[in-house]
Amino acid sequence: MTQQFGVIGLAVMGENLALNVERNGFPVAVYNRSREKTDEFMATRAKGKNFVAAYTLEDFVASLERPRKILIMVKAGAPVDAVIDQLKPLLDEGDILIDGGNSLFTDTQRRAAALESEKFTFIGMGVSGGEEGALLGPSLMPGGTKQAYDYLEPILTRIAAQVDDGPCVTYIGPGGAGHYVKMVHNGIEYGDMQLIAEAYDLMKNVLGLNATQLHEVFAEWNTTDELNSYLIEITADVFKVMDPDTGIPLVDEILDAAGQKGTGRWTVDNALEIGVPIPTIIAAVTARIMSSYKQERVAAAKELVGPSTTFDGDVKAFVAKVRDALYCSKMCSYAQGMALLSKASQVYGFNLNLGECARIWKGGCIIRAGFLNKIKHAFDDNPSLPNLLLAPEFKQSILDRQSAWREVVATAARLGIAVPAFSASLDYFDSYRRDRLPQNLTQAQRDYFGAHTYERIDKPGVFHTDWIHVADEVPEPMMAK
Ligand code: NBP
Repeated sequence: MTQQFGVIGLAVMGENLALNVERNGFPVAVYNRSREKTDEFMATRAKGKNFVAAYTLEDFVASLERPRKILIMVKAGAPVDAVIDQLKPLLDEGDILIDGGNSLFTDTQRRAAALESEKFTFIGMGVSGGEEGALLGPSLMPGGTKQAYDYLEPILTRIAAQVDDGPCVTYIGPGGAGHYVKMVHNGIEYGDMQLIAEAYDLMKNVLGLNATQLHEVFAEWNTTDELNSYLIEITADVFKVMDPDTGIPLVDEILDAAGQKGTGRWTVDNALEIGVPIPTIIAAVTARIMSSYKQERVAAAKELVGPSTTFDGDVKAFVAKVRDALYCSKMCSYAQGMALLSKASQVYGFNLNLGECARIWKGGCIIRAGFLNKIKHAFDDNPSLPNLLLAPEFKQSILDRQSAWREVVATAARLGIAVPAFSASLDYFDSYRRDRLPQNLTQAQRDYFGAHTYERIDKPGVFHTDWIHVADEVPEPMMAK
């Protein structure tokens, strides 16, 4: 019993997290279902380091000091249950299982309840940052048994990304809270990526910027307080890479059909289930699905001819407006994500600290950005802030930029370039800021055909109108006037 930490699953994430834990001073035991991966790892990256390899789960468990701390880093879904079932007979009371994969939070809720009832402790931990983050410092979102987190904290705070106000890890909340926050992080990531893609589309296909110019624009945006972020940084890099075979920018050779692994859709499913509007994230998920209809789109492009995309304005000024539109849209997207976390916190009893959620996304993860500092402060200043757009610093930023944002969306519509996430964000803003929406008519229709009743703005109570008969009694000519 010499090793302080165990890792099951030596694919990309498990291997790199294991190296991160060992580098930070904790001896690690590793196990992988297929032996070859373990052998390869031990012979290469683990060589000369404080690792012990096990080829059976019995040996793996026996090599760990108690309470055992075991990170399961296998494919999400049934493999996680399979590993837990194999481990359970070998564990002792109080041992800690950590699922660090991208598990659906309801699976984590189920596993946490089952394991806690059997005297084990369980942590469902969202991990963001991909391969590099896992090795050098990811953003970690652990939820589950608080006592288990306390045991893990010395390790997690060492292996996480470090930013000016601490390590990018905090106890998120009970049950599936950690995986829920990771899911929403990924939904926001979808939104960010789609917004950047739309800015690129406008600048390339409307303004005619070439790859060098696109690189310069994104590199410059990355120096601004508003947009400085990992995703803008890597976007600038992408435009520098040429295809060695054709000599043209590699990005131009890439098929325009985006993949997805499910966390964006899970965010959308859950937002609809608990009743939180997240139109920007929905637009981002939908845009990836639409992109996958490549063949149909190629055929439709010949039939459904739109307007000319010729732009005859000031290119430099429009680039600045696209930047403002991107920033405003991004604010709306984060406002939606944070509102979703806030509602989920009530619905599932997660007791989330929204300022802390924003803080641990400042480093290590894919959505890391200077902007998250402002979000952290907005929720620290007012933990019950109903919407990020109402925080003083965000409110003024969006009001100052809204005319540029509207011009960009209007120009895109006029020229026939789809900007679904820019538009969805603007619609979110315009819906949220209006004190009267047209759903009074929706309520009238629902009451008309389904007797669903309605409330009135001038007096309390629940009302129903016999619309058919009342409407029939009103003479048509009078209505026509
Ligand atoms: P994968 O998701 O590709 O899973 C491969 C690992 O799962 C291998 O170690 C494999 O063992 C093991 N495994 C499978 Br498949 N079925 C198993 C079973 N029934 N019993 C035991 N082990 C089983 O690995 P990954 O890309 O490292 O991701 C791990 C988790 O982290 C996933 O949930 C993923 O969504 C999440 N994640 C990934 C990233 C990323 O950037 N890749 C980022 C953040 C989170 P084998 O070698 O024997 O087949």
